[in-house]
Amino acid sequence: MQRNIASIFAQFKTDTKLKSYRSFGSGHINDTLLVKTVGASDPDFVLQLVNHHIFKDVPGLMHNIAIVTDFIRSYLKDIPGSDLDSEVLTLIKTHEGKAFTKDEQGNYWRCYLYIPNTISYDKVDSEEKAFEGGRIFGKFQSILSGLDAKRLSETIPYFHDLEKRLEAFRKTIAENPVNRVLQVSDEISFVEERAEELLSITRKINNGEIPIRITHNDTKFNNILFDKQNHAQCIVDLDTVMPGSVLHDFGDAIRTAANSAVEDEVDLSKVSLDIKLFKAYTAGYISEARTFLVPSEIENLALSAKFMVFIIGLRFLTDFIDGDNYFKIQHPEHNLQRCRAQFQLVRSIESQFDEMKKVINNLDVQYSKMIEI
Ligand code: ADP
Ligand code: GN1
Ligand code: MG
Repeated sequence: MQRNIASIFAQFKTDTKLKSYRSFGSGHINDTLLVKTVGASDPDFVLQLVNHHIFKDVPGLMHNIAIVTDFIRSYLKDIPGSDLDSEVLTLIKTHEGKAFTKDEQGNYWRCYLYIPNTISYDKVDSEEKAFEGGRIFGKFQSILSGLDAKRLSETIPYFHDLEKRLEAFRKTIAENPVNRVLQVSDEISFVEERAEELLSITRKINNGEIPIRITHNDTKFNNILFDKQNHAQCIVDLDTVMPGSVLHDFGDAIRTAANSAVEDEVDLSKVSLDIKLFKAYTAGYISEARTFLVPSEIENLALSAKFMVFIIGLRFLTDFIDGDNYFKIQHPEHNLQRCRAQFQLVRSIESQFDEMKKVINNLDVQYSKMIEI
């Protein structure tokens, strides 16, 4: 394995050699390795095996990432004080000038420059970090609003489309491939009780009431790199950057930024929406996004949090019923455990929904005041 990874790494034009590597991060889809290099002053690298069972068009996906990172880099170039190598991912090309390489087993690999002195968080423990997270995702969308969405392909079609996710869910229940349906009857009822209300978001996006922009689509908090002063520095995990709705990014970020527990918490009494973290994330987000958000987006921000926690819980549940073919798991009930923690967070959002709406309205009021000035 060591030699294999070394030879894959050697396909990329890095001017150095692999000294050692270790697995890195806690993603559920790709395999991520941190590669340490031989020279004391040589940079380190992130080598990733892209899951081509899930990302069916890896060349298209890599083309998207190249367009997006080039665009952000050229934007930052004109901003005084920007540090290009640490504020945007740097793709390392192969010796043939390609953005990825394919190994003998048909696996796709890519390589990024490792951004040193950074850290990412699975769980958020302060309002300052939550604010920073909101600010950087708002800035990311704001920068990309200058890029023509037609230049990007859809890496996973219908990714956050609840109609399609419900279809897949009901089909999997009907097939019941590993006989798990009976075990999850409470969770199935939970889904059906809320499906209709939440479908309103997908319908408004599909009928054009809510605009399509370039969005990240996987705004888990650990996809933000923080520097040592806990300043949000760079957004990573760009596989799903494609045309979408800001509601998906906002809701998905709240799922982890304002969750008092981890995504797969077993003790459901620990899982709740922390309203202070919600407020901080939202304030950070609005501080950047107020320049482009339209009323139909602002009006649905609170509901988007419930929507995204629900849809990810639904995907964990579907995968559990299907026999765990999509998300990586650490034990047989892991997807069910994740689903239950997500559904508990949905319940907590429901119990604080009015408060969440108030937080958004108050920020929005400040926005209107600024416009009047
Ligand atoms: P996954 O698909 O496995 O979630 P990510 O691209 O999010 O993969 O990478 C996993 C983790 O590795 C991230 O959460 C982040 O902490 C870290 N990471 C990724 N890319 C870099 C980079 N270029 N420099 C520093 N850390 C990185
Ligand atoms: C997956 O790769 P990772 O772990 O960042 C998934 C997201 C889910 C997330 C749940 C391509 O993201 O959609 O929200 O797990 N990515 C894909 O933790 O399906
Ligand atoms: Mg990630």
